[in-house]
Order: sequence, then structure tokens, then C-alpha cells
Amino acid sequence: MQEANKENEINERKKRIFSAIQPSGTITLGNYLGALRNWVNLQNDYECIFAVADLHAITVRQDPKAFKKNILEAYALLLACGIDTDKSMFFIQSHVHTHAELAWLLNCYTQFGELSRMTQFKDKSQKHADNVNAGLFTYPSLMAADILLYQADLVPVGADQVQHLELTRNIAERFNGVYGKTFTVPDAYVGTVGARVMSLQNPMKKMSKSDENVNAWVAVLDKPETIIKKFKRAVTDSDSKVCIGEGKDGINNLIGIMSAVTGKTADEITEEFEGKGYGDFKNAVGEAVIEELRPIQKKFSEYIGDKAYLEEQYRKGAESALKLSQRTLDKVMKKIGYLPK
Ligand code: ATP
Ligand code: LTN
Repeated sequence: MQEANKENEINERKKRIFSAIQPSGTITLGNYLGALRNWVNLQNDYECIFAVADLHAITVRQDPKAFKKNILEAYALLLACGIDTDKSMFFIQSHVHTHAELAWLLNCYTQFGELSRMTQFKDKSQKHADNVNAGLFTYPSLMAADILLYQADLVPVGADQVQHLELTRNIAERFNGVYGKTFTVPDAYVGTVGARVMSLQNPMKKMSKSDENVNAWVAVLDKPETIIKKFKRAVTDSDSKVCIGEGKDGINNLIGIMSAVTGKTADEITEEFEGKGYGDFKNAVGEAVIEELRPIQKKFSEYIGDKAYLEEQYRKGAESALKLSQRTLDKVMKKIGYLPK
């Protein structure tokens, strides 16, 4: 009994983590090495809450059929990567109505000027100049709602999301300042930094799943022969030595990937490929990536073939998420002055 109490106490002291990924296309090796693999490792030490951020994804036009497929596949793939629904809460954002509701409320505590400064908004509105919708602009308020609903202490995000997290903190502090302590002000999770994977076609740019050039990214679900082909086509330089160096962005990126999947250091990799050319190295990176992804692909095909299981998991996740997030939403509405139902 005492043991159980002790364990509870430890559990209660666990910090809470929230993170999410958009099902805006096929999940890439960049997403996996930079984010998902780390999420899996966090599950033992933190109370984790993860979501497939499908509400965020429609800030860019989605084809309905493909979108539906991507949402379910993203859910199944995250399970295949090792998200464990016995340890963590894992749900689909649109299944939990509190997200859209709090996002609206927070919109009214977010300044136009703040949103205008978001670099992702500036980038995406240039990239999708024909569809600069209000959702693209207010995207960070929805992200703030995701995080603040669960009173998360920590948010693991890549460099590209740091500015959004900063804004979340500002919104939380502003609201707390007006109404008294309502939200936990979240910190960025700075633990083991995930690898930053660059595009295979333009190693100055990050590998991004919405890149139209399919050779720029490797999807976690790409077939082995596709993976090899994409690595063979990876842009490199006119040098021939496999080592980290200035102006060798393509090779630096491939070494980074090799290191992330094998655990070897850059020096060890350089030594191993001494006297060998880029062709051999590209092949070896491809093979190593295939090996890393093989068990995930196998699990994915099991999960995606069992729709009933997936449904059971995401329903369970949504139910727990709703329960937890409703408490925050109720508190917020009461503080603002809404009449109780
Ligand atoms: P999009 O192209 O739609 O912007 P994306 O591939 O950039 O998508 P996100 O959904 O924005 O991916 O990001 C999901 C998570 O993956 C985030 O935590 C992000 O930091 C991380 N991530 C995305 N791309 C990379 C990358 N190339 N290297 C490392 N981490 C990445
Ligand atoms: N905007 C993020 C995905 C995302 C997220 C979140 C990340 C949506 N809500 C809350 C952390 C916390 C992205 O595009 N990577």
C-alpha cells in the first residue's frame, strides 16, 4: 500500500508534456528523427499528451479524400513509432471540441501585431499566395489552445515552432494577468535535441512534408527501393570526401541522418568511409534508414489493417482529452464572465 502511495506521489510530480503533429501530408524522416522518436522516449518520464493536429492542417487546402486518409494514417503511424496509449493520452484534435472553442476565446486575447510577426505566417502566405486565409493567420491561437487546455508544463517543438510557443506563453501570461492564475505558462522542452534533417534536394532548407518535390523528402512509409532512389539522387557537392565541412551541406545532412539512425558519430562515419566515394555513402545511408524504418513500417501495416483497433484507441484518447480539457475551458469561461449553462 505504502509502495502504491509512493508511486502515486511520483506520478503526481511528473511534468506534463503536450505536442502535436499535422497530418498535412505523409510523415517524413525529418518529422520522425526531429520529433516523433523523441516523443516516444519521453513517455516514461513525463505525463504525455499527443495529438494529430488536423484542425491546423486546413489552413492549407486539403483534398477531402486524401485528408481523411492522412489523418488516420498519421494516427496509425504514430502508434507504430511507439506512442503507447496505455502510457500517454493520444487523440485527434478535431474529436475534442474544446480546442476550437478555446482557440476562439484566445483569439480575443491575441494581438494582430503579434500574429503579424510570425515568420511561419509570412512564409506560408507567400507560398500559398492564393489562399492567405484567416486561419493561417490565427493558427498560433489554436496552437496556444492545444497547449493551454491541458495545463502543459513543457512542449517539445522544433526550431520552427519556438516563436509560436513564445506567443503561447505571452497569451497565457496576459490572460493570467487580467483574470488571475488560470493557465500554466509552458516552457519549451529542451532535452535531447532531435536531429534537424534537411531537404535532400536543397540542403539549405529543412526537409518538409509539404515540399512539392517528392525527391526532397523521405517518407517514413516509403518503400525500400524508393528510399534508396531518393538518397542516390540527393544533392551533394563536387568534393568527394565523406566528412563534415563548409559548403558541403548535402553531405553534412547525410552524415547527420546516418549518425541519427546508427548512433555513430560524424568522425566514426568519416573513418568508415575513408577512401570511398559519395555513391557508396549515399547507398549506405539509404540502407541504414531502411533498417531503422523497417519495424515501424511493419507495425504500421498491422495497425492500418485493423480499423476497429484504431477507432478504439482514438476514441479512448478523445474521451480522456475532453474530460481534462473541459475543466480548463470551464474555468476560462467562468473567469471571462460567461453565464453558466
Ligand atoms: P509542413 O511541411 O506541413 O510545414 P513539416 O514537415 O514541416 O510540415 P510539421 O508538422 O510542421 O512538419 O512538424 C512536425 C514536427 O516535426 C515538429 O515538431 C517539427 O519541429 C518537426 N520537424 C519537421 N520537419 C523537420 C525536419 N526537417 N527536421 C527535424 N524536425 C522536423
Ligand atoms: N504547429 C505544429 C503542430 C502543433 C503543435 C501544437 C505542436 C499543433 N498544435 C501544440 C506543439 C504543441 C507544427 O506544425 N509542427
